[in-house]
Amino acid sequence: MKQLMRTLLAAALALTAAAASAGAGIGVANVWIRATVPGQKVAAAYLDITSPVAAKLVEARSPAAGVVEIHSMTMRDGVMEMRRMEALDLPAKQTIRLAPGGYHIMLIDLKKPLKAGEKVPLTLTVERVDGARSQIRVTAVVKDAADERKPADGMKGMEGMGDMGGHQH
Ligand SMILES: [Cu+2]
Repeated sequence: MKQLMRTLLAAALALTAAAASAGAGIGVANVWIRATVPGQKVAAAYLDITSPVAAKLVEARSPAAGVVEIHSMTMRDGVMEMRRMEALDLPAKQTIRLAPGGYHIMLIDLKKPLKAGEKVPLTLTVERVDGARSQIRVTAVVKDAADERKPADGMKGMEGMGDMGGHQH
């Protein structure tokens, strides 16, 4: 019996290690959130994510918001429209950019306003094609409209879409 327990424990540890290494292989960069204006209860978070193997982003969470959803944004009949996505596909070795005017992580029911310079934790859940899930903890930096237009963060060309922060649900 003791031997069986030891074997099970070893197997459990091996599984934990596998999950951890899967998470470590996923790269997340440029994580930021647009600062809110007074009264705004939602905010969009943006980031670049790269998975070494085919996977999908299935969930995001943050202590700063009551509800967190993955959204797409598309132009339909001349109107920008947001939609909740069950999952965001992450093809192997391809960087998927969540940026203004496109995919974003929607923080809904904010606990408090988000001011430029603040840091907000985000936990992302990624599921590989084989069903293995891993969680990645990242920290988003809150930026105001002036900061996000700085060419240094690679957002050049997005200026025309800079005023979408107030989108409502
Ligand atoms: Cu949204």
